[in-house]
Amino acid sequence: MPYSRTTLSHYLIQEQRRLGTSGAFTALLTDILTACKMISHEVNRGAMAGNLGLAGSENVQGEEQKKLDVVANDIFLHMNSLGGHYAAMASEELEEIHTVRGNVDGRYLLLFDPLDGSSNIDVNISVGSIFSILRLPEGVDPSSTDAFLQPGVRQVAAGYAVYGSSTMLVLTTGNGVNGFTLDQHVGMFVLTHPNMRIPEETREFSINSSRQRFWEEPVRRYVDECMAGKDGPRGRDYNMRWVGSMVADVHRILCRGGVFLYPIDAENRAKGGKLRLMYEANPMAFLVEQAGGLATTGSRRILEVPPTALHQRVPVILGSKKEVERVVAYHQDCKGDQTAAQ
Ligand code: P6P
Repeated sequence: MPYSRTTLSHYLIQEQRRLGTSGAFTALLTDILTACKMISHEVNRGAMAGNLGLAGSENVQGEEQKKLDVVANDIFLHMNSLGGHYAAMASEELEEIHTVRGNVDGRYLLLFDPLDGSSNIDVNISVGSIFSILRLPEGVDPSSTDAFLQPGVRQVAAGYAVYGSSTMLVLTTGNGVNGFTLDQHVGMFVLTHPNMRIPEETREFSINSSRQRFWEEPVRRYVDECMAGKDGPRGRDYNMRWVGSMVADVHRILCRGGVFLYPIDAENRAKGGKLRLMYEANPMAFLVEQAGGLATTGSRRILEVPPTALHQRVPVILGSKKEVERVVAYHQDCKGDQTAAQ
């Protein structure tokens, strides 16, 4: 049987022709996939490369950095600087913008979480890299945070690499979602999951249940009803999954449906939530919507949240359309009750 698979490079050239874009867009995505291949290699070497454990430093979030956090961040910065297509970058691991020197035609901005879920590395659970691409607004200084503070609807591309039982790259350029699996022998990403779609219905929810005591009423009601199973108001049993790596949880939802919740709660309300808007929530929301799902804060579409700070946090509820709509309805009911009670 002749080899008939499409590689990610072929797909990007086809997209370039479809979009009528210059080679720059294709080249900048190629730089990202090269970085992800290199990170996959470092993650897979794990203990053999002395890559496990703590780096002995903290990131801007005040979180202890793992050695692989630093390695992955360095790889993303280096591999995406060489091509000259980005004017600047923003990373979960860096407080400030990283301006790319000497880029004559850097017309794009790259935002990324170089190794999401890194608390799982030492116990060999899937982790991933998340990226989002914006255009540099005309006449705006790329070294200014303002250049990056664009709502998620302005993303030109977004995706993630998941370093799991296989390494996959899942990508949208606004024309649906496609998944590519790394052929380790050849070093190429091959199209294995064309046109990924999230089923509108699901019986699987994903939330850190240890935070139950902090939950607000709409989330508590939704989860309680799922837990009540077929004898409860939903009339059917639900399953719960929580990996603790957003990339792994979202990948499962893109593959078989589900609803992921990291809501605002009594403990994280002062910080605005847990997950970061610019390089976690927005790229995942773009992917989820492009695959037929919904992504909301509970009260508004994530992609329309106006950013005010580079490392801003937001509540995240995303996944199967019908379930997310139900959670949103519960938030609206709750708001209605509060208004009526005033
Ligand atoms: P918790 C990983 O640190 C992360 O940012 C996401 O990948 C993940 O969904 C979440 O935090 C896990 O948070 O509170 O369960 O440790």
